[in-house]
Amino acid sequence: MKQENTRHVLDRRQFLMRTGAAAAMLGFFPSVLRAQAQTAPKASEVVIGKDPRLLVHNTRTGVLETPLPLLREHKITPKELFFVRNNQVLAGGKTLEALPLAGWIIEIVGLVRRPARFEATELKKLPQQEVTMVLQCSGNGRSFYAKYAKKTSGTQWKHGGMGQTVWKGPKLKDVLEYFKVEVYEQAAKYLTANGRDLPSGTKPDFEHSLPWTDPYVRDNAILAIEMNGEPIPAVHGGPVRLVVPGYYGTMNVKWIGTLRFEAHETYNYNHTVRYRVPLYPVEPGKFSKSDYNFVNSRPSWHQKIKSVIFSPLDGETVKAGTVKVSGVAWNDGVVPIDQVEVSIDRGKTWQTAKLQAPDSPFGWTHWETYVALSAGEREIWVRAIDKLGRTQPLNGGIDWNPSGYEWNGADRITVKVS
Ligand SMILES: Nc1nc2c(c(=O)[nH]1)N[C@H]1C(S)=C(S)[C@@H](COP(=O)(O)O)O[C@H]1N2
Ligand SMILES: [Mo]
Repeated sequence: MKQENTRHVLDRRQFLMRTGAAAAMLGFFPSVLRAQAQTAPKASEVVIGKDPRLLVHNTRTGVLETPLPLLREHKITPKELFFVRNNQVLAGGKTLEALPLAGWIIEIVGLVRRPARFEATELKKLPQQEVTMVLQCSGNGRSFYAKYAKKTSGTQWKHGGMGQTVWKGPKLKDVLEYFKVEVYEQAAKYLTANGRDLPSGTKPDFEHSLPWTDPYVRDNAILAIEMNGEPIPAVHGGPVRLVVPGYYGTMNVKWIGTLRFEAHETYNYNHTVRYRVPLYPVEPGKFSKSDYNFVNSRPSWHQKIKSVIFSPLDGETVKAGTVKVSGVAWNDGVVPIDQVEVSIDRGKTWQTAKLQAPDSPFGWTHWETYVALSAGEREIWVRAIDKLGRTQPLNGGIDWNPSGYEWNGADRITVKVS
């Protein structure tokens, strides 16, 4: 009840700030709230334990971005710096504290011979699988659509809606075997995951379906109980999170409550309207997310190949001469990153960067190279190519889509060379 009150007060405060009436209305608030309203809350106030230097995109549910200068400092993104994307919130979940496995109930239902219902503590009894992987929001890089095509709605992420993390827990297929669930394989084509977080107001509950026919789901999905060697922080989906290496962040459903095996994908708004992209190019602004159907679009599942320049930073001033350029590249983990190429003449010629093998097929491939830069304003472009020949468009704007998902354009930065 206490929680409810706080939430409503905060919602109201946000609403007032947005309508610009905040100053006029402040007199009606108790002094403690007045003090809060005067300064935008820091990330550490939005989610307890987070680094105050994270960018705050949304205070109500908690949406935080890791600025590149902080992201590039660590091979494994520490929990204090790891981005947060909550569509809705688990009660008491906006903290880095862990929640107990005891008393947390998980159900596996649907097209199965024996539905299972168990306490999360059972997961500790099974063999544990560990995986290092890039967890990235499908909206990561969305702000670049504005630069190269047309602005889209949604959180205007730069590159920091991602991080590299280590997850650990039993494989879902081992859990199914342990509880003798027996999925009806002929009929069950999708696995739908639902968390215990609840929507506010009239919004539909958040859930997603994954293709059960994909070996990257069947064989690799884990019911994670640890992140970076510790129980999963509440805000990152603890005590139990569905982790599917190679898939976009949104499919890694937090706070797992129910797993359903089904013949079709869920019709949930978050899956059929949100978190989808068109199957063919659409003209910016001429197609809306309500135009999606199962034939002209697909869910945001496997991550697209991508590379990001960590150094130098966009807009940075560097000394003329030999400049080290470095960053990361990754894909869905189906095949390794084969090459990373850098151009300083806007794509006319490319030089090959040196690669460092990733910790896992789903992790970051670090790359670096040296370029010769003369004084002036200079552009540096990067693109990755994998063993299947998949690469990044030089102008990521061609993949414009109404919600601005799956940005994977060549990363293009401008530096001042002095
Ligand atoms: N239950 C639940 N799972 C969720 C979400 C959510 O709102 N609720 N957000 C999804 C989205 S869109 C992303 S990008 C990732 C973000 O994970 P993080 O907050 O741990 O960084 O969680 C996904 N899983
Ligand atoms: Mo996301």
